[in-house]
Amino acid sequence: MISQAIQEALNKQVLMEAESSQAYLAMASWAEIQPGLEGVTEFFYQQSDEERMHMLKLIRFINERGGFAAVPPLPQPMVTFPSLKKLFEEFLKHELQVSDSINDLVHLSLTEKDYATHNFLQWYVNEQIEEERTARTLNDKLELIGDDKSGLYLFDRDILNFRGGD
Ligand code: OFO
Repeated sequence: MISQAIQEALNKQVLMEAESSQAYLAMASWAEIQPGLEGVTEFFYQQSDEERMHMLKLIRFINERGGFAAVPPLPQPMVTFPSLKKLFEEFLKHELQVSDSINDLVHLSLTEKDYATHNFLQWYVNEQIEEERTARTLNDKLELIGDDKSGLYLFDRDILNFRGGD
């Protein structure tokens, strides 16, 4: 059975994963209407699905452990982007926020002596290592490419090879 504090914190994480899913869906949709960004589009559609899976995993865990996962309302995410570079900066910023939030949760699970939740959260800890690495790599590559059109072409063509995690 999870404590009230753990239930609240896990529900907050449900919201965060749902917001991530929406944010990446918006990025996919924006990329889809730009010329030549088929790879980036697919990358963010997949990323969005992945975040929904992270959310579902949390919901199932909360309910399984005798709590109640209350599906939250969602604010509209950023839907347009001044540049591809800006979009990827937002992606990294978002993942860093998720990592902070997971770290806080891990800390709480230890102070509450909730070792089942602590164990469950390790999957998210590992996932965030992957996601941060992917987001950083992609930002570094874009930085290197700058305005070079053939570089951007290759970036879009190869982006699906840089997806970490599952
Ligand atoms: Fe990429 O954030 Fe979920 O865990």
